[in-house]
Amino acid sequence: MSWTEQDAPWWTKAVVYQVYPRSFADSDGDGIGDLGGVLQRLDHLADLGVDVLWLSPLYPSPQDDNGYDISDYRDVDPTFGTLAQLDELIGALHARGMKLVMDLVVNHTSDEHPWFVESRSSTDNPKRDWYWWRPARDGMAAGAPGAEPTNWESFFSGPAWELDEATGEYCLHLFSRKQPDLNWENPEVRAAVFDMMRWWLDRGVDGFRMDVINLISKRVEADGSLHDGPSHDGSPYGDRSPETVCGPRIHEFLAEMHREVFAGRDAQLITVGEMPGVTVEQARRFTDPDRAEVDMVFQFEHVGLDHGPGGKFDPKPLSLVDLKASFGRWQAGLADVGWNSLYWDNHDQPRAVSRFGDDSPEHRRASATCLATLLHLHRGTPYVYQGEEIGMANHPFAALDEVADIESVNWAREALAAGHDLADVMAAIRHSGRDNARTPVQWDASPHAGFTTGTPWLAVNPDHVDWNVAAQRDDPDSVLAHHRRLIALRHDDPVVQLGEFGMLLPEHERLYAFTRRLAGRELLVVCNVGSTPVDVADLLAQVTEAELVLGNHPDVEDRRVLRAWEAWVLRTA
Ligand code: TEU
Repeated sequence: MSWTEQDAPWWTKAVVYQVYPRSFADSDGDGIGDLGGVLQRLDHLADLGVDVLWLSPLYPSPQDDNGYDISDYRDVDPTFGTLAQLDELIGALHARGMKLVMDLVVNHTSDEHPWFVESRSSTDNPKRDWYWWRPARDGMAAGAPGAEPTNWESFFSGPAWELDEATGEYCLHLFSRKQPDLNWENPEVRAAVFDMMRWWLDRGVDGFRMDVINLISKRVEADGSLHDGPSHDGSPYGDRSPETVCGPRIHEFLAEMHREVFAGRDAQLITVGEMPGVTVEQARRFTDPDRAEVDMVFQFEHVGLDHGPGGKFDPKPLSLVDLKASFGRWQAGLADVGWNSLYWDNHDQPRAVSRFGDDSPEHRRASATCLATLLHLHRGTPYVYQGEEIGMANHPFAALDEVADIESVNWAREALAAGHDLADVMAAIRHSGRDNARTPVQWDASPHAGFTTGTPWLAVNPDHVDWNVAAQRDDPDSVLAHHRRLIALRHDDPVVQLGEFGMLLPEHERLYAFTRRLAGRELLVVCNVGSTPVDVADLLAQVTEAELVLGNHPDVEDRRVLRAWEAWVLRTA
């Protein structure tokens, strides 16, 4: 969006920090992170300088998908603490000038949510239609192989439909069978969700990160029928995406949500819609301020570039040229309308330093800071995921019983049943599994990394003896100190906030270079995305005198060569 410094929303200057409560800090020794732990560690966030804390779900939940299966939207799970502590957190953040964003998971509830318990109880229950109940496929008996109402596969392997024996109907779950999809076609569902959202805003929260919000509108016929997706070679399943991603009423639902929940409040709020499969063109509509739907979206294109034909557990190397083409299109597509969010890591992604950088001891610090520089200097709101600010890396998972994530566990079960080698399955999980992001935050070098005094729910990465917050806090060359500088630069420099983005050298296989321009001022960002030096004499011939605003090495040896993973931000005008 072409805002000026005067009329740009506050979040164009902001950096968001994501906390995954289960793995952040444990205050009571049960091995699971909690709100007490978050409250104790607020100094870390203040020291980093972030503006917003996004909390992954800590509502009451059977924890089938670590809290993304919610059984009560208006409370805190005792594992994580109390509502009073959440109020305390809101107060403590506001006192420090920070904001709190809650995770809004309303594509589905837990199957233990009272709404679903009622809905399941009989075909004529008033809440039956709050979820997607359908009879077996025409002419087939419920429970027979292939009798599911559609051929959609769940995100977590297996069919997206679960048969309820008692009523003889199937219920839709795009995620786990314990996460039935809410039926947003039903106005009572929408009213109940909006009421809950208002309740949180009235409590003082400053916005929502909306889980898979572009899946809430399914393509459904007037008679209630849903469609099979085109099937893949050799798979019993069809592609559910055309039927479920950005469905026909998605803009209507989000505009209604905006009207019912956000409009007319004078608080400075922020909304970000998580949208797997969203295109640039769709994102322009979702984030167009004139349409009043959401402020920004999480898109998935760049984190899919290293997925092979078999999906996320069949990885291939990232091509830098592809990455530039993708980011470049998003930057251009949302330049005059809408706004980008910027992220490498979150609780669903393997660690960026291992995935896109080089986590060997020699290059880990430089590659982590190079990737951070590249990301934070784009136009958009950067998101830092807990541990990313100290360069946390993937975990050396050796055996399947060390893995907790439902996605990895279900996928491994299917892959092994299909005859894959355990060694290959473990290699794929080590590379791509979500638990890589979920190992406890490494606060210090003590046995459980200062995360807990008990036994951590997921193993602490053995590299915590060298890679931890305490070791980096006072080290000006640390990954942590570099993040502090990047965040401060965004706060201070309107060119970083609003400057027009221009990609350079799109075909270069090692250099990621771009300009940012605003009102006659210009920054040039040059990053060497690789572990050997690259000559930049030609690129920088015109700007030999430019001021180095930020680099990721303590010194600059030679303005004609970028060392391994070296990144420079230069002021060229
Ligand atoms: O994730 C949605 C999503 O599309 C993916 O990231 C997915 O979880 C998986 O990694 C695909 O390979 C959101 C949450 O971030 C995730 O933690 C939840 O499991 C999911 O929704 C269901 O609520």
